[in-house]
Amino acid sequence: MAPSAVPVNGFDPKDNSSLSRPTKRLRIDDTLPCSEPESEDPAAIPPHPLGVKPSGNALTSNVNLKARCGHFAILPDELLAQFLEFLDAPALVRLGSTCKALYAFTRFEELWRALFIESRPDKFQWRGSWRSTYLDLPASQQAHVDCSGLFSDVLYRPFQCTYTPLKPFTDSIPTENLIPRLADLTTEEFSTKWTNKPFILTSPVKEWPIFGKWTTEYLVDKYADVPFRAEAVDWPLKTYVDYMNNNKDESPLYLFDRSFAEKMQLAVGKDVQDAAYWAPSCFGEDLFAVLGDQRPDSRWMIMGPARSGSTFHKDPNATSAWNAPLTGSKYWLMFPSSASLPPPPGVIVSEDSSEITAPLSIAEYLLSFHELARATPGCREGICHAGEILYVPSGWFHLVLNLEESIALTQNFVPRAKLPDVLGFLRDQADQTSGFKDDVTDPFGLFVERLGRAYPEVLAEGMKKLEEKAKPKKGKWEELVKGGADDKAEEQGGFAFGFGFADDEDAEIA
Ligand SMILES: O=C(O)CCC(=O)C(=O)O
Ligand SMILES: [Fe+2]
Repeated sequence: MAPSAVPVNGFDPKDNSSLSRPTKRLRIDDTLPCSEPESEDPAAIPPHPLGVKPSGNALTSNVNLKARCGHFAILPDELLAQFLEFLDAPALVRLGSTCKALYAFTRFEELWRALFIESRPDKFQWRGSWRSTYLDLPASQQAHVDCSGLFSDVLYRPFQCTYTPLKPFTDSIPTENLIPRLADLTTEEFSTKWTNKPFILTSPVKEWPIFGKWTTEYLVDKYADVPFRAEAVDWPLKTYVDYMNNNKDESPLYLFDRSFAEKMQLAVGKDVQDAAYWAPSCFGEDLFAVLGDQRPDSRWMIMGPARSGSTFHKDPNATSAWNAPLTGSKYWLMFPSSASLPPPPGVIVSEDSSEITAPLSIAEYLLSFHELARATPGCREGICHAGEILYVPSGWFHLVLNLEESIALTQNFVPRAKLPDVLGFLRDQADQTSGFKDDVTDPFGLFVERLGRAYPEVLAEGMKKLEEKAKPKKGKWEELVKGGADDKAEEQGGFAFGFGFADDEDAEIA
């Protein structure tokens, strides 16, 4: 990985132990290459609203506003920015009125985002930026100060990331990386051939009653005042949509609500009267259903503007998932994981796998690591459009970018073929389980007891497979000569040193 990525926890919105992203997210290292992808038109990035330019421009300029901010001038930009995190709003406003350089530094949106979120106001109006919203400044009262002559990567880089076109990263996907696209699968096909690799189904969601009906306008009309969770805040839907339509955040606040069905009084399930949607039948039974209302969180409504999305993570409790955009489309970048595989480029996993660290934003990741990621064996990429549904196998790393404003539903589940993974996770990584209610103190024990009662043979088979997985692996040589490499390829979705795999044959690669 590039040495300059700032490691912070990756954002897994489904993991309630990391419900909020780090709120103060100033870069402290500006050595990241500021190159733009070749296909990109540099003119697409507008001038910085305060006239700030990247640090390198100071070399050819005979003015430097930073030199004129008294004792603060000796602080490197990174340190100055970190110092400002300790100030409250009145102190930021006062300090910002002393000179142009400090004005620009104290305007930094991440500072105001953190202050606003901490302040948790009951009522407010979104005013286009975190600072204006915190200070309740109407557009007519927002100052426009020209700070040209200030050269700072710390201030410029997030702005660059906000305006760098991201679509070019999602074009021209190499054929070998393409996530297979199929109309639909039978339960048999899914369980025998497709549980270990991502795929997109183009038919089932088009049958849902809410497909074609749910649009942002429709939902705002119906649920304007209903609060939905967006990372660390609960905002009425109309406020979130105001934000979504008018913000300049590098990583826009992402609506990810696990109680949407209750809040919107939706009926869910194929044979349920007036159901809004259901899980496609190919996925078969969901073994976590045996946990009843003690199952961990399992469904979410997701909404966000173009450029919002999820940074690299794996889904909780080794569950598998499906994700279905109802409007907009999503770019997916995915990697299999196993004890013997490195994590995706630019992602660091702690020794016990409990922490995943990755660059701060999707834009930052794509700018710094996309080329390498795309060339890494095992990489899978695809675009899931409105009305389609993507399958995320248990344990796969994924990064997701909304290419347009999008509303989606996602559900996590345990298909039978993935039972050993889930049993193993609950048993061996008990400290990393998430989404269970507080009264569930032993998720493994509870799951084994309930599954044993409902489907004893399924549990016995799952435990047997789990034990088999733990047996010492064949040596490398044996693997190569006796075909072990192929077993592994199947395990990891067709990726391995090998000669191509027949079970992708019926995939329609678009
Ligand atoms: O739609 C997204 O941002 C992706 C959400 C996700 O990670 C998932 O469904 O597992
Ligand atoms: Fe996920």
